[in-house]
Amino acid sequence: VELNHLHRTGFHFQPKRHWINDPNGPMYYNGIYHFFYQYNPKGAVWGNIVWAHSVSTDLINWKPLPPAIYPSKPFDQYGTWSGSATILPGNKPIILYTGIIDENNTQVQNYAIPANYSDPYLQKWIKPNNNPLVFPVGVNKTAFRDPTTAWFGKDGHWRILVGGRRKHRGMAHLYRSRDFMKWTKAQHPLHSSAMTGMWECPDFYPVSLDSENGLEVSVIEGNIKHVLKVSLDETRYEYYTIGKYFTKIDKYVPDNTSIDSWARLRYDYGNFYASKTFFDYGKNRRILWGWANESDTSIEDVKKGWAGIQTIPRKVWLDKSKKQLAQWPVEELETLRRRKVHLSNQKLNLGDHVEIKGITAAQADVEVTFSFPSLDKAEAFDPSWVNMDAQELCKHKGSTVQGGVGPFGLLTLASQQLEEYTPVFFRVFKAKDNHVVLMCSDATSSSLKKKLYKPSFAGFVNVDLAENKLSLRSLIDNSVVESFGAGGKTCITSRVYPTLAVFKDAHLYVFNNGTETVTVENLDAWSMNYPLMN
Ligand code: DQQ
Repeated sequence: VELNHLHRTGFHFQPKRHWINDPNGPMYYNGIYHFFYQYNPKGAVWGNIVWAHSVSTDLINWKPLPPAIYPSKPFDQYGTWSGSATILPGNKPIILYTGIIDENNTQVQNYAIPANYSDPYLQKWIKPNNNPLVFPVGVNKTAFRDPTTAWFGKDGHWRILVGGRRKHRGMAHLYRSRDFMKWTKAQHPLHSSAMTGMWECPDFYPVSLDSENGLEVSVIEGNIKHVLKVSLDETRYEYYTIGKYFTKIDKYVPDNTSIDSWARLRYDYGNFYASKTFFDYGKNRRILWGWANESDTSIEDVKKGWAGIQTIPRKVWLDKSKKQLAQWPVEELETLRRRKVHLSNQKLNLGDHVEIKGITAAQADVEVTFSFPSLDKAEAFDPSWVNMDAQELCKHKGSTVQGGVGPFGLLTLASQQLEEYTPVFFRVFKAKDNHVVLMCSDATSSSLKKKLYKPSFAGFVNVDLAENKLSLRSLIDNSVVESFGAGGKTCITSRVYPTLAVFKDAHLYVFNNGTETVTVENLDAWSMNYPLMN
């Protein structure tokens, strides 16, 4: 298989070949970042899943190691599915993962430990014979998976969550243990929600109310809030809520500003699934990994010999509003920046698009701030849109539909004559007593190729427009555009497959299609280098 494929990413996490999905057990241990992921060693479609393993000292350059966990025992012979790492007292990492034990897809929770703690790469993992640790008793046995990192309670018990479902109610089952080996199911799940279906890959962690620093999961009291994220099997969307963890009763309650629905808060309003965070105690930050699946057909995946990437690891923290999270690519990514171009004070009138020349537009990092003199020309926000999904709105109000304040933004992965382009843009609406900002990353015109999934991904941006400014950062990497609106309040990842806008033939533009003139206050764009990638 020809691997130097035109859609292969340059600086996103990928193995050399084959299928990848969920990030598993990310951790920082003795100066090294470990990253595991669901991997098919035999092909570019899902199947034969093992825990592939790579290590890094900077989250950007990766060295591949042999798979750490693979089916080999009665308690996992039909599958080694997702899970998490916990670092136990005495600096001892342990992995919890889901094992599939029969042809009926029965799920159990297992553990694995390093064969040799002094091997800096922790290459070999042992699955002791007292596995499984948790059988699916009193739960739906085919909807019982993806254990979280464990946290430690005041009562001397460890706790974990396991994703589940009862009928159509999604839930995070809670288990407690004194010794990490014998686990007892709590009577009530930590949290559940009707009509959401199976909760895959739950993630539960504290966030600080007074700093962007991350917190270790066992910090369960203090000036903090908690985040619960779940991945919905049926819609393939993830969502999170911000809330309070009542430790005495072991219940999590979302704040009343934080509604339990995938139509609300999401880490990413695009192609992003099965995500997982970990606490990086080297730099006191919490880091988020997420999987971005392909949007082409599996026939194409087999042809190209690979499928799936991981998004760039993001620092995640509680936004100043305290009502949502904010995210930003880890600072280490900036070590890949090479040639830089700068633009300032560029006016964009209705219909203008101005090329940003001098960088490799197929593989770039772009940071831009736009300003507008006023919001007077903002289009009216139709009250009936309140319950409309942002994606639906973006589909109707695309980058070529003239507006008032916006649409303006970037045309990424664009061909010279604009036969192909992936616009990432804002559009401001005037509602009854506020402004509504829509951010879109629209794949509709991304490729001349047929049979691709080309969604108009979009999210609202809860941002203060007092200064009449909006900022955007986009990481453009051949077949992926990862965008961060308003300093990371709204993030959208799109997978796109241009046929003309590839390598040197890819272009980058700033554009405005609103009647209000927009100014590019500042734009910095860099060509991005290739890291060592597996
Ligand atoms: N992927 C894993 C499961 C998980 C799902 C299997 C989420 O453990 O629920 O590869 O993408």
